[in-house]
Amino acid sequence: MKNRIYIKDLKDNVGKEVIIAGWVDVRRDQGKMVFFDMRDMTGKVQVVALPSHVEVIEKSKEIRLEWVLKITGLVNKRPERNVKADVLNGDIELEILNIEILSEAAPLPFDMSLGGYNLELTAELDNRALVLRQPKIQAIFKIQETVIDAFREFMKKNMFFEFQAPSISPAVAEGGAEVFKIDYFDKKAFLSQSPQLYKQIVMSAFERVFSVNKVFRAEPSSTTRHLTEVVSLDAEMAFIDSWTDVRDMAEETVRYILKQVETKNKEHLKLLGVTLPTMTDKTPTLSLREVQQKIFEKFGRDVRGEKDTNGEDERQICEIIKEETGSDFVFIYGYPTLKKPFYIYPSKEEPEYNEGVDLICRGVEWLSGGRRINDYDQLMEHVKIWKMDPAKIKMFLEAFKYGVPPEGGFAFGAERITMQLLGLKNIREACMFPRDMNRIDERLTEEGF
Ligand code: AMO
Repeated sequence: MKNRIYIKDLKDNVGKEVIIAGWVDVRRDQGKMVFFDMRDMTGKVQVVALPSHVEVIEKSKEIRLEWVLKITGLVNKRPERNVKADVLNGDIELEILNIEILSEAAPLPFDMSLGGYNLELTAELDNRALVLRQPKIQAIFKIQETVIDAFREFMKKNMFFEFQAPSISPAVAEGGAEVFKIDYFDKKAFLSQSPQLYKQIVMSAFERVFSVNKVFRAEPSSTTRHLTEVVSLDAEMAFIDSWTDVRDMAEETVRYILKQVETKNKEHLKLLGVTLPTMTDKTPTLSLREVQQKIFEKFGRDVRGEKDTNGEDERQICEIIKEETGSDFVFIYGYPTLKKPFYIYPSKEEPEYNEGVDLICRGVEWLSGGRRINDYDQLMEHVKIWKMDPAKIKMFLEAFKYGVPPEGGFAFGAERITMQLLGLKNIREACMFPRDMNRIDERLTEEGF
């Protein structure tokens, strides 16, 4: 729009006539005057219709919340007694000289002044278009934007090459049950659960690679931490000496993301009342067996010998590590080889345990990764043991025939990280248009989550 200025820049235009455009956020009638708070993508400002401008005041009478206006006005300093310190434009207001109505809004389905975020989550998701206008909701997604940007930045700073992985896949990489089958002409195919096999293929040519991709998981339950469509941040790197190189890269990636969110999203964090988790100089690393032993010693709960951690284990180990070291993060490695995907490297010393690693924070898994098998024969052996069809992953297996260095990588979900950074109770709050068993925008069932 020609000559429009953004609301955040009004303070530099005191005494001038300007044009702003935006939505009516709040309306207040005071005697013969009408006040509006106007909102654009940069902030809010109070505007006032004075009785001396007859045409303006007449028009103002009909205007309601969320109407879209173009306002020509004079930027005035507020009288001292009306100044609101610490608020954007708390010391100025715009005296309306002309109003143009660009779009009217139907009566609102709920009280926007309370904030869409006070709705039940189901209602929030049902009213997404309006709820997304709330600054607190916008703050969540601005932070998520930083998380994804920071991942990209850190990868590029470390010479990782970004590639685009396909979403239609002939094979299942992670686990058979959690996959969506699709009709692919006269054949069956799958929606990709992970770019895992592709990132390994691309790594075998480019050494260091990453992708920001949608992945799909047919999660058959309605938990507060699972979605069926996820933004997966994936990395893979060649020429590692040990799985600990992968762990260290994952740790530094998360540290960089935390730092970027802390500096770029100060206002958003304040608005949401969030304290970011603490990452110490060196994040503690424990084997699965050490974790189980610690839980037994501290809480008397005997999970020793279990093949994986469950939610309770993850909460308890985080509590223990926080108390012992001050760290909100803990790496867990050494899972039973047969319980994890076929591509993960078994330990040389104890082949029944693998060199896979998970990062847990505040009681929830954030990230998984580890060292991979890079030897063709060993990979073929695993394909047999895992009862996989080698024909389905031929392209992947072929890559390992022609010289692949020791390598590893990791992945995490952007929504899971956002949820955990901000202490949100439900991952659906960290996804603009969440997909789950009960919802693909339209509600599929009346069940909650
Ligand atoms: P994994 O299956 O553990 O590992 O997934 C990696 C990370 O992705 C996120 N995530 C999810 N987030 C929300 N809803 C889901 N249903 C969901 N599933 C996964 C989590 C999780 O830590 N190929 C390996 C990674 C690797 O080894 O590089 C993999 O996919 O943040």
